[in-house]
Amino acid sequence: MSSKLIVYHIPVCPFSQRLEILLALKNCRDHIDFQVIDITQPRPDWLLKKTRGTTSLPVLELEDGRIIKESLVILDYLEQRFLEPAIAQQDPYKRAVEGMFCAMANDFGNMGYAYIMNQNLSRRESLRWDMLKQFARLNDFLLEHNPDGTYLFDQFGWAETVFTPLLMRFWFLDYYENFELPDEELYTRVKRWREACLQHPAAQQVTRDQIVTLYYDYAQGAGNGALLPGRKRSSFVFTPDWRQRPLPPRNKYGDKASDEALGLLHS
Ligand SMILES: N[C@@H](CCC(=O)N[C@@H](CS)C(=O)NCC(=O)O)C(=O)O
Repeated sequence: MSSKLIVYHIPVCPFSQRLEILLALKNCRDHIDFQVIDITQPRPDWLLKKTRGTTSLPVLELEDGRIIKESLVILDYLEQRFLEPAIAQQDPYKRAVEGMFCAMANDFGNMGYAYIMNQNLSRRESLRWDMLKQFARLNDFLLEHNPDGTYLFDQFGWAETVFTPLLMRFWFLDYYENFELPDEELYTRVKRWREACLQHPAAQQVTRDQIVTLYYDYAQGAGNGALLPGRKRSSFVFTPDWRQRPLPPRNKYGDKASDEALGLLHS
């Protein structure tokens, strides 16, 4: 039994940031005890026992030990547990609209991760186009439902809570792939939305430099704390502190940076 809800998480994980944003919007971050799990190490047995063997985070543990998995399901639980202020739309049609928008988040996220993890130079251009298509889809949806506004509805809400962590992770595309949205009408609406999401005060749990530093190994094709050949430490470790590490080299298709060059050796 715990006196608080517990979230087991990886602080730079976008799915965990969704929860942090929702809690910030509801002003109730203090109700949750966030416990950091180092995913560069095998999951501890006590955690695997709670999750019945699954390794994906975040995981929410209720005060009586019951477990809830999947960030969108946890978001829903928190929305219902901490009712005020409501972040999800209350009108059934509007709730459906934000549901349709959020249903695009999976493909959007997977596309960005496929792009950053790609090691094949000949696929680079087609991945860039596929990513642009994803942004164009979001642009179209925003235009349909709120052409003149900034967010999907009047303010930063449920849809922004779901997408903003991904928009932030995609700073790694700017950095390692020189990816940017062209100055074309096809992207004007989604750009306005993205800028506002990135700057929102409830979504400042991670910085661009932190993401770029920690995700270097993703840019080299190794996700989830996996070790690259010739390396002893993953860029996903939290010590040495990311703030004391140099920014990794931007050319992901060039020479591979060593543990030492990445500042991973000193504690
Ligand atoms: N669909 C899951 C995805 C969570 C997820 O992919 N988490 C990653 C960290 S960003 C993770 O735990 N990876 C390690 C693993 O799956 O073992 C959710 O929304 O909660």
